[in-house]
Order: sequence, then structure tokens, then C-alpha cells
Amino acid sequence: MKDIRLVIGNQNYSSWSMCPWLLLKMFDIDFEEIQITLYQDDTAEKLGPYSPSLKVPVLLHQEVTVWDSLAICEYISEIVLVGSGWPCNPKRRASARSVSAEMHSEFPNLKKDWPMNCKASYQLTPSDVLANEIARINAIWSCCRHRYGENGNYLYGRFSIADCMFAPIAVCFEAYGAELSGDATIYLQTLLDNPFVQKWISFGRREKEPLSIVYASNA
Ligand SMILES: N[C@@H](CCC(=O)N[C@@H](CS)C(=O)NCC(=O)O)C(=O)O
Repeated sequence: MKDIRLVIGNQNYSSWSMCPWLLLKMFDIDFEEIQITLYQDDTAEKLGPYSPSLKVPVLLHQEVTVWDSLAICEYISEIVLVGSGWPCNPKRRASARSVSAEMHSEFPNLKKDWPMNCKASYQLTPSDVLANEIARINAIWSCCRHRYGENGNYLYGRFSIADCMFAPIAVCFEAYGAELSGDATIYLQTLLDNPFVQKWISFGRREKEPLSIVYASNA
């Protein structure tokens, strides 16, 4: 058994699972992946031994259990990466934590109307409230790239947890055809070109579980 284990859901649909998975991959951290198919009759029974919330993702490290995508990323950064999951400049780090927390706790219409689905590829016209949320993400991406992106192609230049939190959004924006401004479109493409994002998408596309189960649950 490996020292670090990450419990994830279906790669096609489980956007929250993608965030810490991407962090572990990008920083080349060795871990064991335990995949549990969501929304099946036996899902709760299978998740029970790992997840206090009966949700994914969950990180298991020695005697520590961490559930919730952002908490897992924080833990990995603190324990394994000596803080380097975040930008090292304190002002940038504060900004990166803010946009990551905003992504985590806000955007209810995006999460409900445009759930991640690696197989989807069709234009969906957003409702007004969803269009406002897309505009806010567009503004975050453009502003971070403009202010902090000089040393690389990611939100804060080099790859950070903030990029992990927005990677699932990139999959949704690509799937449903979000309209973005120039800087935000370039950043979207950076995320989509990331080799591990591409790997996640290709694993997700191979899965067989039907979409209707997940739509019904707003995952
Ligand atoms: N805030 C949590 C959300 C976790 C979550 O909702 N996970 C979904 C999959 S993406 C899940 O486990 N759903 C199963 C269920 O609701 O029964 C996080 O960031 O990890």
C-alpha cells in the first residue's frame, strides 16, 4: 500500500476529484488511486470506510484522512510540497487562496447547469445568472494573468493549486462553449493543453456510466 492514497469518483463527472489528482500528478507525487463509481446502489457502502462525508475526493496519508478537494490540496502543499503548492509571494498567495476559495464556494449555477462531462461537446446558451458567473470567472482569469502571470502560462505564472481548482471549469467551458475574452481564452487553452488534464479527460471519456444519474444529483 502506498503512503498516499486518493479516493476519487468517476473521472467523467467528478470535478472535485480532479483538483487534488491534478496537483499530485503535476508535482510528481507518488500515490495510489482508489476509484469508486458514484451513484450506484453500493456507493455509500464502498465510500464508508474512507469518507466521513460519503463524498469524494478523500486523501489518506498515514493516520490522517482529509476530505474536501481544497482541504486536500492545502494538506498536500503543507505536508509534501513544503508550501510550494501556492505562489511563494504572500500577496500572490493571498490572491490565489481567494480565487480558489471563490471557485470552491461560489458559482452555483455553473455547477448546476454545466456539470463537468468529459464527453460533452455542444453549445449551451447560458441563462442570465450563469452568464454572470462565467463573466466573473473570465474576469478572475484575465486579471490574474495580467497581474501575476509574467513567469509562466498559469494563473500565477507557474502552476499552483489555483490552476487545480479551475481545471474542471476549463473542461466545462470547452464542453459547452463558454465565450471568453482573449486572455481568458489563452488561459483556458493552457489548462486544456496540460498533459494531465488531457489524461483525466481521456480516462473520463472511456467510462460508461450514464449521464442522467449525475445530472439528477447535480454533481
Ligand atoms: N466540497 C466537496 C464536494 C465533494 C462532492 O460533492 N463530491 C461529489 C463528486 S464530484 C460526490 O462525492 N458526490 C456524491 C454524492 O453526492 O453522493 C469537495 O470540494 O470535495
